[in-house]
Amino acid sequence: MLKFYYSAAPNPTKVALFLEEAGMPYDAIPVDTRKGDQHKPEFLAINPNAKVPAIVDGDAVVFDSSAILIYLAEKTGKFLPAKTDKARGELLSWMFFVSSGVGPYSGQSVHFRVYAPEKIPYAMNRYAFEAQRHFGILDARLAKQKYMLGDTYTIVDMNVWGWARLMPNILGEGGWAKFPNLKRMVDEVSGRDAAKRAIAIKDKHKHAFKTEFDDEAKKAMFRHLHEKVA
Ligand SMILES: N[C@@H](CCC(=O)N[C@@H](CS)C(=O)NCC(=O)O)C(=O)O
Repeated sequence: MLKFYYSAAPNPTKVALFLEEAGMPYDAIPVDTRKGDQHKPEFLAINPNAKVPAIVDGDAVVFDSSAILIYLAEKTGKFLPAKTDKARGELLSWMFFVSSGVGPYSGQSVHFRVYAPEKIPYAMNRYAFEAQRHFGILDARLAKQKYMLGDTYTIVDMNVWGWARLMPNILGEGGWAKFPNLKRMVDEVSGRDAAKRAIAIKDKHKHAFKTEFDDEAKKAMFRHLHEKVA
């Protein structure tokens, strides 16, 4: 059975959505990143980058959420656009746009606004600005069409949903104000039964992830606090 290494964070939740949408059987294996599970040798053998999500499917090991979504979609033939060069070009462009832009800028926006020990206005503005700019590009596209690739719900929408559903955490209360079209798509996906199941995996399996962001969590997730490199 496919093994899904996960936590309740945004990147694993996109993959959970695909698995639930596709009705694929899987074994959900919790990786409690606030306790440091991501640095254990057995997990590093699966993902040397020490982050979730990752999957093991027979002898295939895949990490990074966009890579996993593409792998699973190609394997099952589900949630992909038409088989044309034009559609594949769009699929890859928007998948990489999410993984290299939306995800990292959203993550850093949350980091500097919520978690950074010093509140640095330059960094807070830089990352909020870039996150907002990326969401604006998605919103403009969704003003013209129902889903990111047209009329069909695909892995690009799942990829976007994983981050955009957390808009208030990323850009603060009122963060949705500028993105009505993106909100329409995200609300629609959130209303799907598969999305509700994806968010509820930890409850279904009674996986109790650590909630406190204490010294142990900081040591596991913010290793730069203990190692000065610049
Ligand atoms: N590019 C990776 C990023 C994965 C990532 O940042 N995962 C976060 C959760 S959303 C994580 O594992 N954080 C734990 C840590 O940084 O120690 C992907 O898209 O999967």
